Amino acid sequence: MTHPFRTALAALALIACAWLPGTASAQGVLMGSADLDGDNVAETVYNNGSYITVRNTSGSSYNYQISTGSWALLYGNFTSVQDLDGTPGAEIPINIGGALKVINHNSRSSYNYQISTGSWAASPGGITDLNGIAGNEILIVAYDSLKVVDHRARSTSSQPMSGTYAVAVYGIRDLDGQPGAEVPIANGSALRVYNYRTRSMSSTPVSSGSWAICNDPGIPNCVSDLNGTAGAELILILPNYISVYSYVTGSMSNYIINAQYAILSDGVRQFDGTTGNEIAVARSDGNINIIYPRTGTVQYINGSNTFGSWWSLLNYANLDGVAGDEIRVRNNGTARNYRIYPRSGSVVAE
Ligand SMILES: [Ca+2]
Ligand SMILES: [Ca+2]
Ligand SMILES: [Ca+2]
Ligand SMILES: [Ca+2]
Repeated sequence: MTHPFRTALAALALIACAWLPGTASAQGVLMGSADLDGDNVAETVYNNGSYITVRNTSGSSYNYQISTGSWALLYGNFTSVQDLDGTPGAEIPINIGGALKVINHNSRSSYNYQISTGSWAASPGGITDLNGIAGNEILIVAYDSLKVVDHRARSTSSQPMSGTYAVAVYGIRDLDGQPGAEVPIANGSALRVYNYRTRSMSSTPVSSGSWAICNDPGIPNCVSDLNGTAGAELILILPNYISVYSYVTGSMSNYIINAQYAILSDGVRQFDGTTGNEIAVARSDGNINIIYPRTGTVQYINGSNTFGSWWSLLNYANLDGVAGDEIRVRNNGTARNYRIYPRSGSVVAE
């Protein structure tokens, strides 16, 4: 077989390669693209070592000096490129060592915010609106402080922290029913909530033993409204009991499980059809508890003679047409499926 056709294809491929922007072409290494100047057309951003090139679709480009030292986008990727000032167009936030540089392509300018000579990072989930004013703030975790860079206000605030502390990153949500997200923090034996809108840090003693803020992407409603009033509540996981904390009222309510337990996957949800989510818990003895924080009650669902003590969660579904989900489980021993109806507490074989 002769190959004039294949040769032609190869030549075409070479031409195509020459046309395509390479990953390390003359314009630099592609970082990502986003609308940076507010005209609803994306610009393309390239890393050129000590500077960044922003190129628009017309082909014109603009260079920003960054640093001759090492630098990186916050989060190490383009997801941190967001609107930071409430003016159309995304800004580019860059860790340049001791400082955070924000490139404002809309005004062809950049700003440096001194952060820390120690290590620091933007908190996952923490580039978000914290004050109810358009534009996302940047929550920064440093070893001795929690900081907020408010690019719209061109300001940085700092909250000193002592001891080990961990931001519940999936829990940075509205906790007070007022615009802007609050920041839940486990700090030794205390639960803290930082409210940037009011610049206040609350502290509530929890336990000197082990505990954690429910903060799990597999339980997306971990931090959600549990009592029917504005603002999400926090679920605290402690040995043999669960606490529900309301930042609005400052109240901490304990729900005794009296066994080891785990919250069911995606198990913080609507079971009774009344505003405020419930919490479904698998107990180590095989039975199930459902906690109703709105009414302060704990329901006990006995699995003996039905789903047993060795079972798997199948799914949640509204099976009775009345608002609120039922739970489907499979007895792993008998391979039979059962439906749990929280409203009545009954368990029915399929
Ligand atoms: Ca902007
Ligand atoms: Ca804001
Ligand atoms: Ca709020
Ligand atoms: Ca609430």
